[in-house]
Amino acid sequence: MGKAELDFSLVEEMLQKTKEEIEKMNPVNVLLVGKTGVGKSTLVNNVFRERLASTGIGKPVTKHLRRIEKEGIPIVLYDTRGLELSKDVQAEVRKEIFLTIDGKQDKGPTESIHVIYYCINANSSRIEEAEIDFINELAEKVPVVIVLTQSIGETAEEFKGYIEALNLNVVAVLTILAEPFVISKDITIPQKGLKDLITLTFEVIPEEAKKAFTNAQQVDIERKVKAARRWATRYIATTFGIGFTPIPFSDATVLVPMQITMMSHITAIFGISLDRTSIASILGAIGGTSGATYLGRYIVSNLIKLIPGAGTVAGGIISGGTASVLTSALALSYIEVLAFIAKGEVKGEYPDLRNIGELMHTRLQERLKNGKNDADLQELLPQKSDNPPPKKGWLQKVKQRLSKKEDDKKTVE
Ligand SMILES: Nc1nc2c(ncn2[C@@H]2O[C@H](COP(=O)(O)OP(=O)(O)OP(=O)(O)O)[C@@H](O)[C@H]2O)c(=O)[nH]1
Ligand SMILES: [Mg+2]
Repeated sequence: MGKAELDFSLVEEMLQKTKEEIEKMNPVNVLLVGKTGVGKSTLVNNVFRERLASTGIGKPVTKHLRRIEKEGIPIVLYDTRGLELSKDVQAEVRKEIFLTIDGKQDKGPTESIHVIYYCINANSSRIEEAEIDFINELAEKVPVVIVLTQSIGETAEEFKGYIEALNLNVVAVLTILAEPFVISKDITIPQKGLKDLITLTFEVIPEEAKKAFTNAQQVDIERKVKAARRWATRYIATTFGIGFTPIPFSDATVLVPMQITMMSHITAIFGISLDRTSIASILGAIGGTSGATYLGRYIVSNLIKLIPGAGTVAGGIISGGTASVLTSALALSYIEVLAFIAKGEVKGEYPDLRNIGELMHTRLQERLKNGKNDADLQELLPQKSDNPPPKKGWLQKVKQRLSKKEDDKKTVE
């Protein structure tokens, strides 16, 4: 038993596959424009995961433009500096911005800037003619959202009205308070406007960048949940739908690699950074962190039994229906756990590992017991019959892979 607990091969596999999935994504490219101190970094830190502006790595692109990235988050930020300096420098900055935008546009939709957040402090009272022209010129090339930062109270709304009356060519003018504003020990003004920014951005960016944006943002967890569920539905339908070769209980371990692949995809689509211990807690809550064989046996001997009728009716055979109930329950419970962790992370809290495991365990058991009466699960199960059957010999292939893994392990021991 002691040895079994130390086997982290599935954890490593999940980390590796998740990483590969994220690397395959086209990142979303966001340009931040605004004078120093308006709140560009504060905005980014609250809109995107892991306080991206503070923890990302910045590299100069031009004299006044920096590119900020962080491994594991599919976004490229372009941050401007120098717009508050002399007129000459401002002209230089603007030129650099246009050159950068044009240069990237030439390289196609995945390289181009997808959206510009043009930040103006909401407590300013007016914008200059030159700035108005600049915004309009930008808006001809890329969708621009004017973000009125540090928006508190009526003055911000009045300023918004003033800018809207200028009829700029922009997507919208939004009043935003990216981080709660503490007035006194008892009085804090809450965040505002971030969800609107997410909704709008999602609408204006190209299809190619939407997946990455859903991953990178941390404001709309529900959007992450929905995207992950949509993907899982398709995966389960194509894997266990019509054409799925029923497998004997003794072969149930072949389900494990598919489920690990599925969970890795879900993690990438959802967008969350899980460490080894969290993944281990989650896998442990399913039935052990001890390699595919052990997990597969656990799933068959304990989890399948929970599905009403699964073991008895089919007489030792796992049908596509049983496999999809099992896998759907796994997907849904896993997504719930990710949402739980993500919601805590936004507030700067990381849930206790025991709570993560406990949630995974109870939700999985509940969903399996409810089986087809679980409304969410019902939604995920394959309904259509137009799925292409799996390629011939898939069962054989997965089995080979599994036995190779076991061999590798033996040689290590
Ligand atoms: N409470 C609160 N303070 C904010 C907000 N936005 C900006 N601030 C304040 O303004 C300061 C400057 O904000 P930054 O986000 O660093 O501004 P910036 O545009 O990135 O500035 P540069 O990097 O110098 O160009 C912060 O340290 C905060 O004190 C906000 O939404 N809420
Ligand atoms: Mg900054």
